[in-house]
Amino acid sequence: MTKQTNLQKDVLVLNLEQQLEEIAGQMFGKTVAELSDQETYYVILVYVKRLMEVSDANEGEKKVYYISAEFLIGKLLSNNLINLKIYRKLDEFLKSKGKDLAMIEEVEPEPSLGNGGLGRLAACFLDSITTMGFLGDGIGLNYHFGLFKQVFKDRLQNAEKNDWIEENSWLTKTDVTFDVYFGDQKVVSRLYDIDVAGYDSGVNKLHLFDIETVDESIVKDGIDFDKEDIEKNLTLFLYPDDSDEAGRLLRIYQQYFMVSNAAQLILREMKEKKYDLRKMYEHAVIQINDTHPTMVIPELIRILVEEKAFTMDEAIEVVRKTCAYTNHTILAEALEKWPLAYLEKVVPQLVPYIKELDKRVAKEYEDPKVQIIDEDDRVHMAHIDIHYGFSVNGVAAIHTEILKDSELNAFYKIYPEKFNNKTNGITFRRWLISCNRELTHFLADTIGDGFKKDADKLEKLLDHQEDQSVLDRLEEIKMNRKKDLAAYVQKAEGITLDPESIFDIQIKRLHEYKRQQMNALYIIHKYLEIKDGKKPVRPLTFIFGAKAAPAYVIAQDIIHLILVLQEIINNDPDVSPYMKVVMVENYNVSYAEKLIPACDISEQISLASKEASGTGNMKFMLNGAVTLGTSDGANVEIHELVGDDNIYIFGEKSEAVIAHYEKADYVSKDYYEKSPVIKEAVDFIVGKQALAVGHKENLERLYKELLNKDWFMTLLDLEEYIAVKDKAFADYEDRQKWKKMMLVNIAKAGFFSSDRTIAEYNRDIWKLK
Ligand code: H2P
Repeated sequence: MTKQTNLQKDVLVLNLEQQLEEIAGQMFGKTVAELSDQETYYVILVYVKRLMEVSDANEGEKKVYYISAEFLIGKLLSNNLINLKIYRKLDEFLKSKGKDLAMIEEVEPEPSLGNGGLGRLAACFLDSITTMGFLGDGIGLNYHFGLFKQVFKDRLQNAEKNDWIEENSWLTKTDVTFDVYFGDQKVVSRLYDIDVAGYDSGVNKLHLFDIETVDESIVKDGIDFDKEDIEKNLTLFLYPDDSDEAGRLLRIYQQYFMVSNAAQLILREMKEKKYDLRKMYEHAVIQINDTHPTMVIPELIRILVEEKAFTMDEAIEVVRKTCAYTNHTILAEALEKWPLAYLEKVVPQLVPYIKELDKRVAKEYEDPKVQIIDEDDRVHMAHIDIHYGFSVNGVAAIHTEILKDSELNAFYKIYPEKFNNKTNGITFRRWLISCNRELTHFLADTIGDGFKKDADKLEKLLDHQEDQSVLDRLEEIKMNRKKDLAAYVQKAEGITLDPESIFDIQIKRLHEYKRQQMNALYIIHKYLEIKDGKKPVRPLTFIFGAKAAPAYVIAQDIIHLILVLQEIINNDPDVSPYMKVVMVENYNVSYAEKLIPACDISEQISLASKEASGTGNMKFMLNGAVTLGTSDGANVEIHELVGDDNIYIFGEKSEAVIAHYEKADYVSKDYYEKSPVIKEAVDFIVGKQALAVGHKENLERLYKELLNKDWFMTLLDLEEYIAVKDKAFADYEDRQKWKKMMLVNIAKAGFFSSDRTIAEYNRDIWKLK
């Protein structure tokens, strides 16, 4: 079978031109040359889907099921063309028909099936699992409107629905449906698949479940809808607002829907292949991505006991050997704890099993910290994963150490053998080959194209540190990306950027621990300096991109502050020649693909201990940006790799930060009162100028938060941040030095390929052949 399908694929590739003409004729009654960009996109989509349909599926005796609430896959066209190795051929054909592939890529709508790093990691992992020839599928939900679309109105974030599913899309409707029960209420699911093509390898699938009765028309006015009508709303949005009870219940409905489908699909595949269920763990490994899919554990146990004649002991044992858990954060708010009463309401059939799991833990261990159901009758989802899975991994070295030493120390003492680290990675197919073609070609010309399959080969670039023409080309390519970005931002945001200025970029989910507010305070400081006559040697451009969860009030206020600064600074004739601020609207994967290659300074300034890993930091480095960051997450490993001379590190270390929390001795007001620089910047937030442009309510709330609480210790590191950032800007003027820094960062980025991460998951956890 394999040989024949390969042949089919080869024929399709060979006949690319004829195929496209045929599809164009059938779909639109036109030749390719006559098609609009939109039509051309659909024609290519149909062709590429056919190609993936006949590609070899990855094979194996054991399969990994990566269950995740998020898969932030981004646009798929360019990546699929690269992985199928037909990009160039198609590009040339389209050129001959007067078309520009880059313009056609723009037409594709971006699915927003994720929020930030967590979801993008899942997408990078699918790419690497497939590329490395492993058998592994993703399982998630087919959210019709995904994460909200961000629109700025009156310098505030507004949320709208992101309508991404078109009649022709990468989704393929399958005939797989399952019955899912919420107590007595039955709903019917439908499986949609997206083919995942590996780079020069076979295909796997992303399985996205949907509900047959979903009704998009119930969404009114932004993102509002009836949260109680489960049959209609279940798969409308990712992370529906959970500030009320109905919203929290809806999240549990979604989670159970996801894992019930996952469990049924896995058991069905086990049956199809006639595998012995009692040895399920020899054929299946389930990676639980964060706590959202945790209910797959009690659900599988329930099915094995109720439908497959397992005893409770047997079922627990088999499931334990099959499930592994990845922790992505130490923030308490993100470690889900569902009230037992909610679970009783949504999935009463699961509750006896959860209670049984809890009872067994309670019998063995007294420590209240490791119980599944706590004194307030809340179910700690992560605790289920840790007790009833065989592996617990953190996502960067320092993060895993913090889990072991503090956050999950009580568990580590019980199960030291379960804990392991898997430092995150990113797929170079998207974050270099696809988003920075010119750099890719240049690297291939300089060091050979071995790095495309073996990222460590990038180190060969170190041999060229003294090669002036290489250094100059790196600078030139960076300048080209900055020009591209400037042109795009001009169109999208109506703001003019100067490519000669330094591009300083912070793009990530908005959260106080990531400290966008600290960057904003720096900007205020710089603004006041310039007003005072202290002009920077070279103009500075500060770029942000971030969405804030709709119910997260202070995060909205931080966005407001940044937009207020953008307004004040860009319109101040004394200052705007020297600095610009832009917060791009609706930051998403496609925007990241434009921003990252254009970046000079990568802002990774989270409060030490709080950013589990970060993956944007890796993408920036790979594209020749220099990191300005704290000793947090994967910044620590970047620092180790590039050395002190090729990174800017500042701020309190994680031990000191953790000690502040333990002693509760951080008082932000003390920092404010001690430092005139800090005071001046913070006061600006509620000063006349800001209030003339912004809203009193938002600005005052943020001001008070910073002074009276500042839970993520913005003011703790602000002075050092200002000093180190100024140093980085000054160093930028030593162009020779800077170019070498760029080179070293690119050369050392190989470690952060998700191929390496996946190889480690496989070696230590999955053990696929
Ligand atoms: C989270 C962590 C990041 C981590 C990522 C993937 C939840 O992503 O905070 O530190 O790199 O998972 O493991 P994010 O904040 O971007 O939503």
